[in-house]
Amino acid sequence: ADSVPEEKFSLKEVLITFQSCLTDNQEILTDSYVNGWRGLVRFMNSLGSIFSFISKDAVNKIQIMVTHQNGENGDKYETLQSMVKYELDNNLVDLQRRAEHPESGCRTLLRLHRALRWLELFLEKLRTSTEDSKTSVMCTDAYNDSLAQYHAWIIRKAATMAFCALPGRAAFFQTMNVGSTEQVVAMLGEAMPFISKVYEITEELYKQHNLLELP
Ligand code: 1PZ
Repeated sequence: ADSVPEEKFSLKEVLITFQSCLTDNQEILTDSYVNGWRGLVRFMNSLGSIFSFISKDAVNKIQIMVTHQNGENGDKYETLQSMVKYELDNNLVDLQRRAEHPESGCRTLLRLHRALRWLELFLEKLRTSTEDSKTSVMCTDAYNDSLAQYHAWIIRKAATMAFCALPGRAAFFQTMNVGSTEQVVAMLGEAMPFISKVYEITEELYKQHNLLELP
C-alpha cells in the first residue's frame, strides 16, 4: 500500500552531476562521473523499453566501475587520473586484445567516455534546434559522428532503429522535466560547458597514456 511513487526528476540535476565531477586541480571524480551516468540511464529508461538494450549495457558498465570502487583497492579509483595510473602501473589493462583483464576500469570507462561525446553532440543539436527539427535525425547524426565508428554493423542497425522511436522535440523536452523550451535551452547552455570539459580532460588523459583504442 505504501509503494513509493516513481520520483519525478529533472534532467537538469543529472547534467549538473557532471559539474561536480571536476576537482580544483582538474581531476575527475569517478563517483560523480558514475552517478551522472546513473541519472542518464534513468532518463533513458523513462523514454521507453525500446532503449533497454542500450541502458542494459550502460548499467553493466556502471556496475563494473562500482565493483572497482568498492574493491580492495577502491581508493585507487577515486579519480580517473588515479585509476589510470594504478591500473597501468600494475599491469591491469589489456592493451592489445581482451585477455586477463577484460573488465579493467580503463577500458570500461572508455566506452562511457565515447558515449559522452555522443551526448555532447546530441545535446548541442537539441539546444540549437528549431521547432521543426526531428529528434531522431539529431540523435542519428550525433551517433554517426561519434559512437557509431566503434560499433559493429548489427549494433549500429539496432541503435538507428531505436532512435526512430524517440519522441518528437516537444515531447522530448517535456520528458526532460526542466520547464518551457526557453528554460530547456538555457539549462543546456549552462550544463554543456561542464560536459565538454569533463570530456576534454578525459580525452587528454587517455591520449597521453595511449589508451584511446583499448580493446
Ligand atoms: C536518448 C536515446 C538514447 C540514445 C543512446 C545513444 C547511444 C547508442 C548506443 C547503442 C549501443 C548499445 C549496445 C551496446 C554496445 C556495446 O557493444 C558498446 C561497446 O562496449 P563493449 O562491447 O566494448 O563492452 N557499448 C557502448 O558503446 C556504451 C554505450 C553506452 C550508451 C549509453 C547511452 C546513454 C544515453 C543517455 C540518454 C540521455
